[in-house]
Amino acid sequence: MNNKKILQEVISHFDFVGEIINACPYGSGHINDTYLLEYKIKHMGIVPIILQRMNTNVFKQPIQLMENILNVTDFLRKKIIQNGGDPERETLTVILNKSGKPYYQDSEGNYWRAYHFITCATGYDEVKSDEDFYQSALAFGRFQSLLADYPANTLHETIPDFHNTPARFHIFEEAVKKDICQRVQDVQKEIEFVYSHVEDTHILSDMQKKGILPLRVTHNDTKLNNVLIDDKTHQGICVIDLDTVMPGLAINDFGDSIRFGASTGAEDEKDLSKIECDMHLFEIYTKGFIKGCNKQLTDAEIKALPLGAKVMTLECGIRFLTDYLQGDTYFKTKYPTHNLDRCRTQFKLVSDMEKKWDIMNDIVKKHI
Ligand code: ADP
Ligand code: GN1
Ligand code: MG
Repeated sequence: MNNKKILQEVISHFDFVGEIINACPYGSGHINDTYLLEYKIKHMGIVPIILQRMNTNVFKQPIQLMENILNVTDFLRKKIIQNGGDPERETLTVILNKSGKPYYQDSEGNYWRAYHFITCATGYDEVKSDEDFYQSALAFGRFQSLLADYPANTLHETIPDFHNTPARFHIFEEAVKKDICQRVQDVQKEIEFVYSHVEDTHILSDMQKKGILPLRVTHNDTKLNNVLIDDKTHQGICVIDLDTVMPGLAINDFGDSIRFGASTGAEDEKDLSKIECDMHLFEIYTKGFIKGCNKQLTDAEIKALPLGAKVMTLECGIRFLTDYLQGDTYFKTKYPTHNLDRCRTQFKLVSDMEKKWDIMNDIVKKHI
């Protein structure tokens, strides 16, 4: 069935009101297929809706995943109301299908979900102002502090070993060995880079095992475009993309934001001379994240923030390289070497962080 027909089928199974006047692809996420729907409703004007085909290649248990999202957003909604906030804008609202389920499975077996669209807010693909970046840090930190007393044992693990860097390294080694696309010969430099950083891959899991870093309920995908910034107030109002909310390390949430937002270039920039980790942005994000976490971070966690940045960047580069070697089956790509370009920016950032290691540590030490 073609995409338009499937979309019509899906739309007819959700409890939307009004007349549909537009449906188009939306956003720049690497995982799900996102659509913006626009409904005309008498007396209300145009009402936008987010509709997503969940990526079941990545999320093998979409029903469990939606259970997590309903529970987490219900929990957040209560806290937001207690704190005098606006739950309609400060967390995602799931729209149920006509049989009362938080998803619809179409006739081809794909799983879909719908959310209220949060209007007058933007998920940025790059840092446009220091203040916006600071606000994104506050929002991701606050997200973690709001979930500090969430019953972690009730969360399904939506992607097993998601930020288990040693496991990611193992999958990479297998991909090199199998070389199913015969790409290994073209990426010797990148492969060597990974092998020269093997020690870094298990540094955080060792610290976690020793009890130096505690497991918390974390977001695990804290890219700048996963927080919506209010167009008028410029506050980071809503953390979105809740598919990977699972127990994890606070410093990984910090690190993932740094590798994306504190980079001086796009994640897929081809000209590596444009890629650096900006220390001014690193400092801004550090301040905002620590403040947002509301005194919950231990001194050991704060001290380890630079490590979180370096390891998350290394891990992400390894994931892009692995996907390139495996034939680009995980991340969405627009051209054949897209994952390789992404991998190269991550490795350039890791090298740059190594050069700036003392500066990064001095910045975080101010907050202990
Ligand atoms: P992916 O997992 O593919 O990254 P996301 O859930 O992050 O998918 O959604 C992709 C993009 O769609 C986001 O970056 C954001 O711009 C937009 N988006 C998602 N949900 C909403 C929402 N409820 N309101 C407004 N925009 C949204
Ligand atoms: C994916 O879904 P999105 O585009 O926000 C990925 C992250 C990566 C990121 C790299 C579930 O994030 O882990 O860091 O791409 N999400 C998943 O840009 O794998
Ligand atoms: Mg996203």
